[in-house]
Amino acid sequence: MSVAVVTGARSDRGTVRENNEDSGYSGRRLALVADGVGGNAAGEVASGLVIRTLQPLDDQPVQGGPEEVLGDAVRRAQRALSDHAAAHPATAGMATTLTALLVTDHDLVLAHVGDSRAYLRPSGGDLRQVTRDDTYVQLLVDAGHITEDQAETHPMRHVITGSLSADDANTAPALTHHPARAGDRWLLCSDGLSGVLTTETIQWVMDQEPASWPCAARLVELALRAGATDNVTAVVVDVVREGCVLPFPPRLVGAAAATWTGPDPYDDVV
Ligand SMILES: [Mn+2]
Repeated sequence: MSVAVVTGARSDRGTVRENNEDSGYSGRRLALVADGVGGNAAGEVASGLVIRTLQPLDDQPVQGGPEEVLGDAVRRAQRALSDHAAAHPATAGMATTLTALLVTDHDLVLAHVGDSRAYLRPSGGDLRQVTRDDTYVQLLVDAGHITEDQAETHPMRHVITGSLSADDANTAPALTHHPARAGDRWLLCSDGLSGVLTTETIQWVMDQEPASWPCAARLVELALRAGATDNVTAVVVDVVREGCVLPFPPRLVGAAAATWTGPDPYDDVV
């Protein structure tokens, strides 16, 4: 049985920061979250450029293996960062996380680097984190030096050990392959969301909200209410049987959407 997806995205600059360096995209079969690296120049340029470089994948047929297609696209995005930084020295050293999900007829592939996350809430099952954080504290957890609970409050929890960077053409994102089952719901999010909401809260919202876009909006709203100081982005992907109506048009959010001046197609939703 072939599957399709219904996606929805929401992004907010959070309660403290003046700009949003996160970017996201919810498409017909592509979902993306990128978090421009703080402390580097032009995080919003990096995340926006990577999302806009990957976004055309949504409109192209997948020829060959989906891992290869997504892997090639990520390499193009990295080159776009290097080329932009070479032409605009103020953005030298810019970098971003990336979590990307591409759906084909029967399965899906994830590309991941950094500390944004993909979670899977299987139909009728428990939420689990599918991606592995590229962070210093994850290395400490893996080595048995600290527990996962300690990692959540560790003073160095924001230090990442991998990103797409204008300076490093050798970054290889982790590519993983997963079955796409109707009824599964995926969440891609930036650390501004996973850092303030418990997995229990995320699961509760993902169980309660019937549609992808309201689900993404609700998760971001709860993160803001929890006092999110970082930028917050959520992209929700519902796997459905092919032929179901797709009610939400593709959408860019965050820094990647900052130049968009037209009407917001979601204004009337919810
Ligand atoms: Mn962040």
